[in-house]
Amino acid sequence: PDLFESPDYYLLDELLTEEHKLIRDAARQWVKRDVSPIIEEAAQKAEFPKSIIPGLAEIGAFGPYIPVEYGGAGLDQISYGLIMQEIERGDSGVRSTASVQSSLVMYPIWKYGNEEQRQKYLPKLATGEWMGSFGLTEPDFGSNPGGMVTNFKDMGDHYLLNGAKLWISNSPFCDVAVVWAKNEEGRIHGLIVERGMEGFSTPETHNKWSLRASATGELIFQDVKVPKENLLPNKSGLGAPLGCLDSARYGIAWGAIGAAMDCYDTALRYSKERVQFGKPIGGFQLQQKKLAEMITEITKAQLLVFRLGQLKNEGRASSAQISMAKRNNVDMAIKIAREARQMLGGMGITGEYPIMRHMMNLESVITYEGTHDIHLLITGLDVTGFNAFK
Ligand code: TGC
Ligand code: FAD
Repeated sequence: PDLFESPDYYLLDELLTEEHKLIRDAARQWVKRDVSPIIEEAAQKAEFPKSIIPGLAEIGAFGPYIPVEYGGAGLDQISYGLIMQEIERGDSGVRSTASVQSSLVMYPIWKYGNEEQRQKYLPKLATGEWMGSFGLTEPDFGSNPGGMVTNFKDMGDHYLLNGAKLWISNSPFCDVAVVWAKNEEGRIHGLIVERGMEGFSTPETHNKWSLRASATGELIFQDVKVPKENLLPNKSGLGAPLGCLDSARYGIAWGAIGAAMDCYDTALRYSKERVQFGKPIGGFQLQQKKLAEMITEITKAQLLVFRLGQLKNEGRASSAQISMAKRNNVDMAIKIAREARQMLGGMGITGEYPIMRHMMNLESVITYEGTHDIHLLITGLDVTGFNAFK
């Protein structure tokens, strides 16, 4: 009874291993105990609750699939997905922090970094002693990151970095930032920038109505001297940051299901308790239509990510397949949040229930990591062969 309800209409638990279930349940219990009681207040105050960082590390949310030798949890992709699902059941902003740390900071250092960089950064990122951010988006280049103007020059014994990144999760408190910038030939490379480097600042972006429990900000570089050993040597070009996005988008496809489940659970329970016209509102056809469609969509989304997880475990998931799941599942979740909010009537707009917070959070989730439109165009390109981006 201490756990959240977890709709499992098609008995998907039977496809999970004992390890998957243990990891999922540990994450679920932690969210219930340490996130749910404090998250509404954090969101109302627009503060990232730093007190949960050690707990995130303990449940394996920082680098779930990064090998144990670097401090990661060494788990498979389905475990990674289940952890993201449970965290986002609590709040999309908390899941964002985990996504960024794992897939956008640890992943590029692991995949594109050298052994010294892996040893220096990964263990501290895995425990949360250091927190990271990922700078790709710029004021004038969001959906089109290939146009970025942030750049670095080779000064002989160091690089000189100039430019600015906008909408960066975790930026206000990050210790390290993986930053994407162009060299003098216009080739994109990843650089590890550390807090304290002269000319590097991270102002916070205020007045968000969405992801209020996640800190978002800028990364500003004014003649920042970056040591040469901080360049990620093993991959360059736009495909390098996009490869990180594949991993984060996969986690989001799972995470969105958590937010949807929480909205569905809340609305279902409310529909059995709230009496109008002499009977529980769950007895009216219009409300049943909403609930029946919600559980149908959640079930379809679960099947989608389970199969995608199998493909990812085998190294066979394509970027376009990941885009389809991110787009479908976030859209599914935001629609469920909107319907669930209505089912609670006036109560649905209060912080007494988590639905409106999820709904507002999902407005960011449907925009970041590739907008809803961009993922549709990725599918369109994949099936037709025609590029409709440009
Ligand atoms: P395009 O010419 O298609 O591709 C350039 C190079 O990249 C390769 N590539 C990929 N590689 C790995 N994974 C992918 N998903 C890839 N997609 C493309 C491609 O093969 C090519 O390689 P090469 O060797 O030929 O050079 O590039 P384009 O300029 O036409 O852009 C394509 C487009 C629009 C799909 C892409 O730029 C895009 O996905 N735009 C959306 C931007 C985005 O998602 N930004 C996210 C920023 S990070 C964030 O939001 C974090 S939120 C916090 C949280 O996660 O919680
Ligand atoms: P734009 O690219 O300007 O898009 C505006 C509209 O135009 C959208 O509806 C879009 O779908 C549409 N559009 C664009 N191009 C096309 C096209 N070719 N065809 C049809 N329609 C098109 N970025 C990071 O690098 N790191 C982070 O940690 C990070 N965290 C974020 C956290 C939050 C809370 C938010 C809101 C954003 C974050 N982002 C981050 C940025 C995010 O990835 C971008 O907002 C996103 O990629 C969209 O870019 P944009 O906001 O510039 O919108």
